Amino acid sequence: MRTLYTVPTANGQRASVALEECGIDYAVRQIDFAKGEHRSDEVLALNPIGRLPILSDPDSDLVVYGSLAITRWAAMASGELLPPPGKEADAELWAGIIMTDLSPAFASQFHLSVLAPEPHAWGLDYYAEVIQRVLGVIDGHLADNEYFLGDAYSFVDVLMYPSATSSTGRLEGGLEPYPALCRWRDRVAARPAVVRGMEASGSLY
Ligand SMILES: N[C@@H](CCC(=O)N[C@@H](CS)C(=O)NCC(=O)O)C(=O)O
Repeated sequence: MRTLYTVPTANGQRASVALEECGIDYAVRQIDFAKGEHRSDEVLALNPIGRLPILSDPDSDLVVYGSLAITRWAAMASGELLPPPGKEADAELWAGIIMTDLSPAFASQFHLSVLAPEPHAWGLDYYAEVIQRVLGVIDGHLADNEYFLGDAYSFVDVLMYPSATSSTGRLEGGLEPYPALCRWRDRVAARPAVVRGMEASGSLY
């Protein structure tokens, strides 16, 4: 049986939403950072860097670490959420912006504002500006497109949804300054698989 080792953060949520959207069976194993479970032998045997989420299936020797990898694996394994013909490069572009520009900026903002012993003013300003710049560009794109790839809902929307809901909870004004993103969020939030996937990983907020 596949098991998703997950956490109640955007990365965990992406993974469980992707599995739900793709109709892939899995059991949920919540990992508690406060108890140091991410450093347990069980987790380190699957991912030596001790980070989550991880999808594992001992029966087929499957181990996939990371929200982008799990989302893409789910899409390829099921044939769901794939970009329509001709939209492959757009999918890579937006997936890259979400996962290598926006998501790390949110993570850095979280570390500097919540976990750092003292708030780091310069760092917080820097990441706030990056986040606003990227969200502004995404908002402009979604003003002309129902989903990231036009009419087609895809794995790119799954990657973005937890960033647009969980992570923007830490922004002043939340997602409200971005009206097209708000409309897109409401469309995605109405999907039953998204509701199930968000519940499966849980939320810190
Ligand atoms: N690139 C990874 C990042 C994973 C990540 O940062 N996971 C965090 C939780 S959201 C984690 O496990 N942190 C524990 C640690 O770094 O010790 C992804 O997209 O999933």
